[in-house]
Amino acid sequence: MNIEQQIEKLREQINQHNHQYYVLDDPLIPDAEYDRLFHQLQSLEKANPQLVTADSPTQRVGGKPLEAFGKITHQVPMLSLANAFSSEELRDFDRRVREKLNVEIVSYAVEPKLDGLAVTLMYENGRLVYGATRGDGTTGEEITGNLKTIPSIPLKLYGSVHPAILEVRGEVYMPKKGFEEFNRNAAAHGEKTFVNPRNAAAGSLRQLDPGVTAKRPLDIYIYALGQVDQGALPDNHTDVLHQLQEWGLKHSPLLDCVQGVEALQAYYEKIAGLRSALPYEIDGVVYKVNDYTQQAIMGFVSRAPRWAIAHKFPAQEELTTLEDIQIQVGRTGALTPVARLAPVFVGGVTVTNATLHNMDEIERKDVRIGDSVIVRRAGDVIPEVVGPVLAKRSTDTEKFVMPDSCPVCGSSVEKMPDEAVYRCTGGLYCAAQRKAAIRHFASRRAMDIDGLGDKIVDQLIERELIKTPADLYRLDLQSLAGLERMGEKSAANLIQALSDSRQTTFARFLFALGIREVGEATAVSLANHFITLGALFEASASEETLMAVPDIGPVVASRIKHFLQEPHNREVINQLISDDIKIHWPDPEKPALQPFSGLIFVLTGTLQGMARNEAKQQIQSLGGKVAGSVSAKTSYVIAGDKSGSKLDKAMALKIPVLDEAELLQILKNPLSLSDIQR
Ligand code: D41
Repeated sequence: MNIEQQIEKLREQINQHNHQYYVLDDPLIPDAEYDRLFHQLQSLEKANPQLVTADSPTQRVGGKPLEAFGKITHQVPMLSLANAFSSEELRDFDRRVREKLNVEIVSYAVEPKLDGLAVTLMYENGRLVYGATRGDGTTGEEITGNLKTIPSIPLKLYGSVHPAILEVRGEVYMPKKGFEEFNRNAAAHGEKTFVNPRNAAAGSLRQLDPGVTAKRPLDIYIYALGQVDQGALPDNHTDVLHQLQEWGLKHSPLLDCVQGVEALQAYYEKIAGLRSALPYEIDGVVYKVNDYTQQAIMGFVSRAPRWAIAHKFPAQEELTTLEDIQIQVGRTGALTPVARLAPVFVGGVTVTNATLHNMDEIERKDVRIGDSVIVRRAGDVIPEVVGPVLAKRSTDTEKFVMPDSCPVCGSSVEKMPDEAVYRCTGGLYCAAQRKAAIRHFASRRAMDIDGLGDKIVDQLIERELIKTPADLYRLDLQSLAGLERMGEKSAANLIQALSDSRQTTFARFLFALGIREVGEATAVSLANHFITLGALFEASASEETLMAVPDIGPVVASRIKHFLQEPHNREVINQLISDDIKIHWPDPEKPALQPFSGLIFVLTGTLQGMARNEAKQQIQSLGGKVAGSVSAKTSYVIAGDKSGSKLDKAMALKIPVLDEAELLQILKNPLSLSDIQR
């Protein structure tokens, strides 16, 4: 084989692997092997520059930066697409087609409508000679050098027989993942980010230096023919697209051919359901009369074919005015800026609020009150402000500043240097934090109190009917029925729901407390590890004992410690499990070690270090019983300060008496009980 033949063979191999990889998604060789072939070709071409051709795979990024783009006049105009925004408009379209064609049912080629940039590719004798943007449909910009950098665009078609002139049209797009990666990178380097993948694709193709375009993750789907000369093609659209794919020009994998308007509607719904899972952005589906003879009968109106229509999804991005930025105070005191917007219909709903996440985000996006902003609502995701339209900004806007005191309670606001969030330091003094804490406590996955909605919680806090979760259980019918949006029936239902909620699980109870960093999973770990509240209370004295629990690290341990060692929190918890409220959960499976089984304890007087209930729980968890009065059966009396008649009776019956220090000791080390007997 001479050099020329070697080069030609390498080019064919590389083209084939490109096709397998980028068009068929089915690589035949590992990347490293591909790289070796490519490198081999590069070396041969370097040594023999006279043999380099424009369609060699090495020439994808060959072009030099341009001064400006040239103009291309489209021999066959690039038409636009009419839109249908509803099923009614879709039915109208199908009815017009059937009437004009005088048929009962029509075959349609169907595919998603990509949100990218329309381009045309001209092949002469199987070689890419130029590529251009759609422009105004008649003339576009010549961007051959940039298009050649897109790996899925063949520089040379596969197969040996193609029309001498073959022009195809398609949509260049940037996959979502590539878009996000590009933006992350750009942001990290302080460079310009793009607001959406569509702009990113357009911006990348508008680069004068193909070397820049080559670094952008772009791809293409072919969806139409342009000029075709000297060569036969099938007589319908889907067959043509399949033929083009064999030549290396790939179409959407979701391309289909369906019959009748019901099938169009079903396809629309199927693709709408797939939308968020697709690796690229789409904004609807496109239907085209499949038969070319029928297309010709339909003809055109102004600049759009009568035989095709785009059935659009509700827009996911709209423009509106940012009327105000308000601060919301969350359960942990975090201040979240919320955008108040002029109402706008986006993603299928009317949006008036959108999150701005945090101060870093506001600064990065530079959004200001009064700006025209792009609002985005994709799928079920909460609406967000994408960014301002700077061209529309008036001169008198000012940068937003975080208030230095809490807008709800006036406490000072602090920011940890390593955190993006600002926090209100008011804790449960702050009504906003109290409301959020109560809402969390009552939520479905916590105490599951049915009927305690946000509006009710707001009123209860504002009217100071409650301050803590424990107060909820002390509400009566009368005070509840006095609230707005609350009838007597719903008040009674709420009282019942509160009562029902008292039967819960240890893990739910822990989760409901709203300890920072303690989510459902951590609550379950804590419950499984400590079994009883008493054991958890005791362990919370030090981070080390807490860190013995799987998945609990120093940060979470410190949060738990602080929360449980806080006297106010302890008090609320003790109220919740007290005899008045009686929040309870099924007894845990008895621990293997039950050193107190068969023993009966009586508690008397006040304990200093723990509540009576806690002591009771801990004794029970070790298998002991706690009785209310002293009798001959009593094994031990635990006497705190100011114990009265029970202590006297114990003395009389010669029942051993332990003080608080001894109680702590036996709880810690139950086997030491025998040592303490007097
Ligand atoms: O996916 C698309 N964005 C898409 C655009 C598509 N799948 N099909 C299209 N078909 C046409 C006709 C019917 C005119 C050949 C189109 C477009 N046009 C189009 N894209 C931009 C302007 C027109």
